[in-house]
Amino acid sequence: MFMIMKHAYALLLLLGFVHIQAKENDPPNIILIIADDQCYTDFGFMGNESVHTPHLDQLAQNGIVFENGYLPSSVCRPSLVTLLTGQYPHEHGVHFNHGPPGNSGYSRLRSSNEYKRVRSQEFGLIEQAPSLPRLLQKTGYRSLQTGKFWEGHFRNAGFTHGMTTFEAPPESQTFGGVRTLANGERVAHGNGDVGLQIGRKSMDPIFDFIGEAEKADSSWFVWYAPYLPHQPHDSPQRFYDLAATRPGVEDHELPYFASIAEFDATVGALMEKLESQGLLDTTVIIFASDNGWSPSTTREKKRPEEFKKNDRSKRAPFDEGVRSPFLIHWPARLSAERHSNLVSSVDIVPTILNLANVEAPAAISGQSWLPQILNGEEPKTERAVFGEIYPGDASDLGDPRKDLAYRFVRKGAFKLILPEGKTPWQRYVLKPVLFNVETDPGETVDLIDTPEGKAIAAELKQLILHWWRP
Ligand SMILES: [Ca+2]
Repeated sequence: MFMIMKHAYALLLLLGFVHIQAKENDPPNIILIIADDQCYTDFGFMGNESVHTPHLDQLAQNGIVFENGYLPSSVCRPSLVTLLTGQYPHEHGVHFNHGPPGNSGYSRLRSSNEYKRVRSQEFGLIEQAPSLPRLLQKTGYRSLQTGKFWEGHFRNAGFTHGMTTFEAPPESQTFGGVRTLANGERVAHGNGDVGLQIGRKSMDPIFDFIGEAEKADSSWFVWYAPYLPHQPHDSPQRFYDLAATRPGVEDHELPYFASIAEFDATVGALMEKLESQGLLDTTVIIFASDNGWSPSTTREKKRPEEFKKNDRSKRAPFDEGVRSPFLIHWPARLSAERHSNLVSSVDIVPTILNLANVEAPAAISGQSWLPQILNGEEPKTERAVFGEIYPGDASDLGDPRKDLAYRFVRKGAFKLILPEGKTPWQRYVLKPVLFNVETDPGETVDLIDTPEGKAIAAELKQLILHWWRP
């Protein structure tokens, strides 16, 4: 089906009905905005009136909205590498947040030199992967990395410019990005380091990069993955005030909703800049969350003004962890539409490559959305989307099978979650479970033992095994 659509699209291009070029012979500029730890429900345009997201809502209003987007992971690093490669975690190999010897093992390493040597072994994975910045560079794109990025120096993924260099951030950076070793040495935490200042402190690195690229008449790509609305939920008071004006906000939601308001304001600043520079017609903006996050009513011990995550969100195989709406904003070429078909974040890299007129390597699993959004037709075949859940620490590099905890698939209304082993990690579910997530979005009623459920689960299990049999 996809090949047919791709050919139809190529024909349209040939016949001159579709013009991807933004200006003469130039592919468009692209900004990938990635929210860090934001649940799919927590956007005005997704129907939540308690959050303050006017700028994201405006992108949705004037752009393409995929309401039923899925992420292959419910935690940062594997999900972000999928957004860099168009591959599932078991394909790109970065299935963990922390390689061996694990998060606390890193901190026990004896010196910064040893830490760098051990951590650098992980970076070979992105160096070998089909990374988006490297592929875009083939057609002359400049690319900028800002914010969340776990793969060491920005050049490891092929970015031409960037903020993250795998060095300890300055001591004035109070919100993270640093790790202190047993000998007292400060090193890069590894999740973005000084790059985490983007959005929280300033947007200037992005604005400066765009200014220089425009001056050089180069197409450009920006990775904007601010450490927002991620904890610490320490937004300036004005964002608490803004968030508190919304109807129905509960106490335990306020710190997180303030961080969402802060994140949304940075999107507003970005849009204002593009508009004032006359760049909106030549720039495609794409939005996704890296994983979900929802607040519980339990306060954090160290920061009692904040609340712990709800255990059904981040790290879990449930929709609160693995869903995100996706947006594509390019009013000059794409008319506003909402789509309800299932799509995956593995599709974002091939979609960007399609926009840039770069051929996607065969190793990329996702499917470009351009045939659908340019032709304005819903896909005729019903698609399944997949995901894989692991503990944060890897026991081995390059072998995700050893650590696999859950796989899931959704097709149509139904979602099957398959745990691994007798006592699956975190015990989210202890046996295969089947939910109708359209009628039961909270995934509370297991249908697997009903007569209808048995047959659906058998079909979905076959889809999982066909997708990946470890
Ligand atoms: Ca995250």
